[in-house]
Amino acid sequence: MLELYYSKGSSAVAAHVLLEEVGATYEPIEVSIAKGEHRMPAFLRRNPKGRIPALGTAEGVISESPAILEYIAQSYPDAGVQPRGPFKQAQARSLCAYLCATAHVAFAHKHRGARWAVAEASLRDMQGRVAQNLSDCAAYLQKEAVASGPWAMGEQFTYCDPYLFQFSRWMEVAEVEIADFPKLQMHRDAMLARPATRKVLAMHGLI
Ligand SMILES: N[C@@H](CCC(=O)N[C@@H](CS)C(=O)NCC(=O)O)C(=O)O
Repeated sequence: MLELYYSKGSSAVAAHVLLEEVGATYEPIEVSIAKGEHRMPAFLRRNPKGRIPALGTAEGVISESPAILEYIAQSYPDAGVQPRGPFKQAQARSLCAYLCATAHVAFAHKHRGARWAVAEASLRDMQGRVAQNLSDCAAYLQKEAVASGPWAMGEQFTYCDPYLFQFSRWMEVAEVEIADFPKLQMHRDAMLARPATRKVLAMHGLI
């Protein structure tokens, strides 16, 4: 059985929603970041990076949201959340790589600046850039990712959509007004209307 290592309210929401969407049988295992459990030996043995989410499978543990999401999509082909054809599949990987390596890192400058700098002034400076950087990401995503909609890959709901939904949560925390990005807002609202999203948000104490 799959095991999802998650912390409430973290970016694990994306993988969690996808597991629910595809009807996976999985065990959710809470690893509280607030309590520092992600740095404890028990979890580091599963994911030496000490990051959430991680997915335990029969073959070993997968880390990094894009890899986890694609693995889930491929493992449940009947759910139809894997984009069809090499071009769409490359586009999906491109979007998830952007969310992971650009947008999430831009957001991480809010609470995790100490990873990049130590001086108080440097940390404040980085935090001061977060909302603008996420707005820039939102402008790009609105123009490129949800241009035709309703989903990130167009007509088909795919494994990218829970991750794009997670981006809207980073916007909210960074106090970036989603109403300024109507297509992203429509995407977020469409995700919020899905039972899988609502179930996971309730499990994370977010609604
Ligand atoms: N690139 C990783 C990032 C994972 C990550 O940084 N997750 C955060 C939670 S949203 C975390 O584990 N933070 C704990 C820490 O930085 O110590 C992914 O996409 O899965």
